[in-house]
Amino acid sequence: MELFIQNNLELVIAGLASVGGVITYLLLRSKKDSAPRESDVEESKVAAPTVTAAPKKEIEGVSWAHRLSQGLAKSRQDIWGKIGGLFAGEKADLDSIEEVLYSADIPTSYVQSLLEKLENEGKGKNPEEIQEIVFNFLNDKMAPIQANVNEDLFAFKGNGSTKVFMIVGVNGAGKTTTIGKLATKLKAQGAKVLVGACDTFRAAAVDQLQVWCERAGVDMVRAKDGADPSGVAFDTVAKAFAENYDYCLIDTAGRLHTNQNLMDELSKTKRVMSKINSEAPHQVLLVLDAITGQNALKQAQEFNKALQLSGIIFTKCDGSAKAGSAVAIVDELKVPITYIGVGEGVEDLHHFDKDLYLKTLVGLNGF
Ligand SMILES: Nc1nc2c(ncn2[C@@H]2O[C@H](COP(=O)(O)OP(=O)(O)OP(=O)(O)O)[C@@H](O)[C@H]2O)c(=O)[nH]1
Ligand SMILES: [Mg+2]
Repeated sequence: MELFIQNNLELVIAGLASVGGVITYLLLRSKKDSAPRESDVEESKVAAPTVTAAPKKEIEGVSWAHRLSQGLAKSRQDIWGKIGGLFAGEKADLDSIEEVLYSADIPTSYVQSLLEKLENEGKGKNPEEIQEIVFNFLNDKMAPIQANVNEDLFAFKGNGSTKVFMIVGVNGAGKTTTIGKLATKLKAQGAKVLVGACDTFRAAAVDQLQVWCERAGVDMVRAKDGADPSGVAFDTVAKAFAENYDYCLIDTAGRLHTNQNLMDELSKTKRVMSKINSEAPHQVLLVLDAITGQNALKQAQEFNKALQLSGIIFTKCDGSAKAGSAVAIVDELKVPITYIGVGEGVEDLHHFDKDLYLKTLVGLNGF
């Protein structure tokens, strides 16, 4: 055999190469055959929609003011930044102003009173002065309510008792992502954070939260799939108080504000937490997707009725020209915005700074 190989080396190599080729071909074919069909791809997308959308790589060195400016670019360029140009000059183009304001999902009463204010105060002013008038109009609506925001939400001071935040909202608003970002931020300040995965309807939802918690280095309570969400909330809050966590963040399943049974279930979840500590949850925060526009007000009203909200987290301002609808929501609901999200990364969530937000929205902050 050895002699045969030595004498026919070239023949043997050629033979091996062709066997290798056949194996490679067969492997490729079997891979092709087992590749998902189009319908399978759709299914897997539906089954685990956001696990891979968890923490994104940060863009180093971009300040919050710049992120906010980029996030609000659509709302500024398409709506709020235009008003100065449309009003100033020979003749105010009130029809166009009215049109752009409606496309920003601003309630009729607001549009009318802003137009009146512009007519009364705007004559002979340059575009920048007009933008100042718009800023003052929006600021007057928001300022009294924004003054009520609790500092515990943003800054960990240490030595305090456990603070429980319950996060609620309709499906896909950004609850889980926001909890992931919030946990990361609080942990970075040195806080001990516990997260409760109370969206027990979907295993993928719990997995998504776990990815965030692992990256943030915070603890998470997870129950069996299908477990009673109120029970998971109870266990999480009990653990948080027993083990002296600084923050306890409760994720809940998304639900339509019009589904009374699911809204009742949420009220129950809130109630059971107060059995551990009468002040828990200290904050009930509604996550609202900016893209929703005026319907967000309806959602907010229903969630407020069921849970007495303490704050709003306004997400996805980067994907919408309707970021200005926040003003009407705050004003009508008398509930402040606490955080704002302008993207999927941790650094894209920031506590809400009214002045910076409004100046950026109307184009007065120099960007
Ligand atoms: N562009 C953008 N995307 C965001 C923002 N916040 C969240 N998202 C994305 O929105 C999608 C839904 O976010 P989730 O956090 O899963 O929403 P959820 O409210 O937990 O959804 P359910 O649990 O299904 O009700 C994800 O792809 C997030 O990455 C944001 O501020 N900007
Ligand atoms: Mg979720």
